Amino acid sequence: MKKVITYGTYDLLHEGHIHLLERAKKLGDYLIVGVTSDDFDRRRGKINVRQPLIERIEAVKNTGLADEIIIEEYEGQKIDDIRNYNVDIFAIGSDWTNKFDYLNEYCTVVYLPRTEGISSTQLRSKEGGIQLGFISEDAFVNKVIRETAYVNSIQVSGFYGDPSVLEADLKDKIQIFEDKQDLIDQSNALYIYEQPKQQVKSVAQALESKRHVLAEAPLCLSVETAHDLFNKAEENHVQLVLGLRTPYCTAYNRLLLMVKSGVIGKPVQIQSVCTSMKDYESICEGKIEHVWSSASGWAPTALLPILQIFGPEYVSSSIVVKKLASSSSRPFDLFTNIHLTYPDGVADCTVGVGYRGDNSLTIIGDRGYIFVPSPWWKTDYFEIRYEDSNENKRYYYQLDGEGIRNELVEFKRIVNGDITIQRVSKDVVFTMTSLLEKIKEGNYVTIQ
Ligand code: C2G
Repeated sequence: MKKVITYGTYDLLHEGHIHLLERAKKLGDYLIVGVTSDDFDRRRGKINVRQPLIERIEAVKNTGLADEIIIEEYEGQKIDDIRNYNVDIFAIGSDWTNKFDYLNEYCTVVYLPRTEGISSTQLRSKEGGIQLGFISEDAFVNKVIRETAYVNSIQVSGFYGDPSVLEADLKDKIQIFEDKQDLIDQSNALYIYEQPKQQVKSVAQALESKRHVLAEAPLCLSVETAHDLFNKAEENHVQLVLGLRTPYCTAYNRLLLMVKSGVIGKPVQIQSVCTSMKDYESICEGKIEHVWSSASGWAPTALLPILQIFGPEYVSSSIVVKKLASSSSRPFDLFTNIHLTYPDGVADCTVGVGYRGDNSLTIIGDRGYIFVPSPWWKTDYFEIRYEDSNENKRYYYQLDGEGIRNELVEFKRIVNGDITIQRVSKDVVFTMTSLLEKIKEGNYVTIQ
């Protein structure tokens, strides 16, 4: 019996896939089809896959062409499979020509002409399209705009704000709007990243125009305003999503799941450090109108693991701030430490734009601890360490684009109603905001 094997994601199964399977089947007597797992697809950069594995397997099964269906989960599995299943022929579409020549050592490799004019990417782009407008005065917006290229069915509808922050090539190809409402009208969703006061106005204006909003953290600096904005989203039947990268990093989410499943026992302390001195020169010169202070720039990220692991119900908080001495127009914290005491644990969130720390995240438990090295918030690697170092475990999950494309994929899914529970809960957002509000209102101890 001549065995043939082929592999694929088979997302939104179409005639190109079926035509491939039919020809692969004709090459032998028995066809094995390897369908890629969700995790493997994400790790190899395919983050737009629409259907979960179970649906993709079902679709391949329903073609009646596969004699056996297996799951492809890791790089190099093809060699294992060819050996374990005594495969004679490996067949795949011509878009992979030469990429699998190394398998000739184990079986005959056949590249079959790809069916032109159809692809899962095309099918994905046809549905759930997002016209995403950008409202910003921060250069970070360039990264987010570039990352839209990796997300199916997100088009950039235009930009409003400070055009000087746009990089030249983007400025040439993106429509720059003079009027914010015009941009909002031309979009069905907005990415907004401005200084908090201005951001609140823009977010409210977009929500009232019944547009979905991805608002960069901090959403705002008052809990009451945060409640108002989420209520406005609800009243207008649109989604308001907090913009952060970390929650969308696979490694960060696996870390949270492991902590919750007890791999380090009961967590008792979380130390989260986020510092950066990239703007320190401007800060020293007093040019801070477009610079984020420690708390507003970093606290939402630094607080995230604390609030997602310990929750929002802390017993007490103490905040220590070192402020910029110059007579700047607004209070500007160079360094802030937020210490939270919980019924069964403590947490330290340390942020600074005038100081440099190790930018790690440590979660201490009664069986072991988790260590995430710098920059922990672009999570792609973490270690679980125990008293007996032989038990230590290391985890790595590829992170492309700093997590921005993952964030955009998730935002698209929330907007399209594919996801109803946001990774960052409202409670976390409200608690984050309440701590920033304490700082805004001066509820802290100042150090010199
Ligand atoms: N295909 C095709 N014609 C198309 C689209 C896809 O012949 N218009 C073929 C591909 O070449 C592949 C199979 O159909 O052989 C499945 O395609 P995808 O689901 O896109 O899977 P892919 O990402 O190509 O996975 O490690 C190899 C991968 O698992 C192949």
